Amino acid sequence: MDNSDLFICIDHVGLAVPDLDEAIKFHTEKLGFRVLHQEVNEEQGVAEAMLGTGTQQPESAQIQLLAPLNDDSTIAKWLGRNGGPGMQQLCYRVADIDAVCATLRERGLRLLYPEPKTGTGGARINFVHPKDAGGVLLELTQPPAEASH
Ligand code: CMX
Repeated sequence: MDNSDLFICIDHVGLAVPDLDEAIKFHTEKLGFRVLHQEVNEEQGVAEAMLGTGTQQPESAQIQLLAPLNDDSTIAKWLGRNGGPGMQQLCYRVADIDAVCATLRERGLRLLYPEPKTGTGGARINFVHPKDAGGVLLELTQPPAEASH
């Protein structure tokens, strides 16, 4: 796979927050975002909201608010280690997650899951370990066919 074909764009930036409702209130009332989508992902241990601007373009990156569902959640652990809310992940959109994961593995990067799992809105997701990506947790997302741009 050619370098230029790996990622389509930044899909979203994920912020870990202790309280989803409080974070939505801040982002909508103070920063002027609107809530585009909300869901609970039990497997990932999160309650989440996707935020965007009113003039959302297909390639505009969204803000993802991630709140822990319980103390075992990855987000709960991250909040504890970080001492509070902050940027937890950067997510790139891809067209073919299986091909991109294979390429990154060939290049020596660790993918967290052997096979993609289910993420926001039914997307197929995987993550590059932050230790292999300059200290940033990289999510890869392949949106469902009907949602891709
Ligand atoms: N960004 C950057 N560095 C991170 C990190 C993050 N989000 N999470 C952990 N790290 C660092 C730790 O600080 C630690 O560094 P040091 O060794 O220097 O102290 C290192 O990575 C490894 O930490 P660890 O204790 O071995 O691993 P964790 O238990 O913290 O888990 C990770 C790390 C990436 C495996 C875990 O966060 C994970 O599985 N993430 C993917 C799933 C996820 O994030 N789900 C929630 C979002 C769901 C969604 O987006 O839909």
